[in-house]
Amino acid sequence: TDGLIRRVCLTRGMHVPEHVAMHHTYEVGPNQCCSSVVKMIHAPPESVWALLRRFDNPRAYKNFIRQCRIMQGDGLHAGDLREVMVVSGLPAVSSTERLEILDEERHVISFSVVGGDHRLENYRSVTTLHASDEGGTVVVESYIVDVPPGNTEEETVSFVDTIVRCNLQSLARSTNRQ
Ligand code: A9S
Repeated sequence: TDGLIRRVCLTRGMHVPEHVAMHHTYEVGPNQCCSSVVKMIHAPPESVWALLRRFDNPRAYKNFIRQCRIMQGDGLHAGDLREVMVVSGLPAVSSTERLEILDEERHVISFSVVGGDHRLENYRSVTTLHASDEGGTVVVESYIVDVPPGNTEEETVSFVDTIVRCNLQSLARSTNRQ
């Protein structure tokens, strides 16, 4: 499949609403990879959303971010930009990120990385919330990113999955502390 675009649905086999499956479906080009992390949170979707929706304040739950400032807009509209500064110890200094989707009804947030000093070129993620059948909230976060030169797809997915897993664990803790 080298050189071809694959269509990948990252919720295949999961029991999720149609719009959730749609948001986690990607057109993956050569030298790109995608993956997803699912986290169950024992709180209502509205409580999780109160933290997740804050494009202007990712530090509310993202521990790898040291500082964030809005560069354009108010953080509530597609096209708004933020610059985040990263904690030391990661192969990154800063990241410029564009809000792509903020759907307050369906609980969908998406951003893309448009600049900065790091190795995750063309990173884009989508995070959705939906009520679980057993109570609580299911968080699905998926992403697509270019495989950096000198790295394999496996290395890239393992690096990014680790960050996303940490962020969602922290989102769960922060939600239950609110
Ligand atoms: O912030 C997120 O939602 C997810 C990720 C994977 C962020 C990655 C990151 O901000 C660092 C944490 C700085 C790691 C970017 C864009 C590049 C990194 O190397």
